[in-house]
Amino acid sequence: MWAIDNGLLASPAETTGESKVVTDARNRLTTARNELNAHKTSLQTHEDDLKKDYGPEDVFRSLKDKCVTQDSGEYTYELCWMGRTTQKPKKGGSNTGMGNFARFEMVSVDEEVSADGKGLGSGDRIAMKFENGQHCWNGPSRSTTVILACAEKDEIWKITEEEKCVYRMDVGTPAVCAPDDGSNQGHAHQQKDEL
Ligand code: MAN
Repeated sequence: MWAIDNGLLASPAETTGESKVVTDARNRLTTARNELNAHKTSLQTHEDDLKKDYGPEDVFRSLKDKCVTQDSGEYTYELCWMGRTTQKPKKGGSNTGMGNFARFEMVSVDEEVSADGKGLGSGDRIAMKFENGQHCWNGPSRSTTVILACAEKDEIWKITEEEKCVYRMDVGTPAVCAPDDGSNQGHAHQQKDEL
């Protein structure tokens, strides 16, 4: 029958008693709702990301999801910017979480700078606090303070365990170099002075 074939009337065989145009319209609605929900989720992700603290002038946004590693003693240490710090045994075995990124802080340091420009130097430096790492037997959850100084490339210079399960990484990165002085990049004392 023409009216059934063209979807104007429900086919008597159809248990729903619904015509094809109605079913099609319902399917289109479902598809549109699903797409709307996907866009809402994506919008939320982007809104959350904008609210996230990427440090002074958002300088760490470009480093998000990047990691840098360094061997020290029995371990390889990994710093994933805005992510986590990890201790990986060189001889194998499971990795130990040394903390998840929590916030930025300013710390005052007084350290050497080697001839090749590696070292924190003296003054106020930006630090990233990583907290709530793997629990330490008879101690706190592991945590790491990552102290930053200007350098030509991302590099972990030094790793210390200041107290049991409380770690510190001295790290060089171009992200904290003062703007407009490319000629001086690589010198650890060139910090973002407006901080
Ligand atoms: C592991 C490492 C060390 C830490 C001890 C604490 O060996 O994570 O850095 O001091 O556990 O038990």
